[in-house]
Amino acid sequence: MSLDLFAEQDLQQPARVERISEQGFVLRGFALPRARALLDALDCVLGQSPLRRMQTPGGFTMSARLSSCGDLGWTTDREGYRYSHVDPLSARPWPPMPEVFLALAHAAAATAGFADFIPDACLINAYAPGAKMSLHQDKNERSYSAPIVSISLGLPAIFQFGGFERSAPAQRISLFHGDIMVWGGVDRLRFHGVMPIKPGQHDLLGEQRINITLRQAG
Ligand code: MD6
Ligand code: FE
Repeated sequence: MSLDLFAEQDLQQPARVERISEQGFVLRGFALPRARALLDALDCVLGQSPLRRMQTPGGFTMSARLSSCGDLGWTTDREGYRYSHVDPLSARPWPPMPEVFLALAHAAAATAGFADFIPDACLINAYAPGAKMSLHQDKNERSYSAPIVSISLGLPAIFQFGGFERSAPAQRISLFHGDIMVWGGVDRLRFHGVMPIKPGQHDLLGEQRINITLRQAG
């Protein structure tokens, strides 16, 4: 897989970088120059591995619908959370990671101080108004040495960025279409979540928020 570094040149914009913790950042509008390409690639991925509702081991149905692409995809069912090479819905490998996802994630991570980020897993979350994500830690990845890069598209969200215990107070961060969050290092295992999405209409995505998170999982 070759990263198109030339295509990253116009991503070396002076991004509006907000530091939210020692190694946590919001890059405002960083994905906007690639929004069209991202959405086209997303359509292609979701045509092969559609969004679906998933069950948690505790027996709840998640309110966001999920899919994945890349070598490894994340799933949850009554048996537990895991990464797998195969989409259980199609019994085929997950769709390949689009080049534009890789290039954008690589550039965003570098901007936040994480060099050489090459994700092998990409989780896609789709939220209709009212859908949310409860506070959780991302810890199914084999190593926590790489950051997580998270792209927000469509309707805005209030993101909860917490501490290292569920009960710790959480910052509330508004995330808008085109914003990218990057966090890793000492902040990699912070609890985080998404408050219920407020009703609204987005010009490109209609009544939904899409979140794309890129990870080094294997
Ligand atoms: C979301 N994001 O924004 C859910 N996890 O819809 C996450 O759970 C997440 O944005 C790890 C790192 C960044 C994230
Ligand atoms: Fe997460």
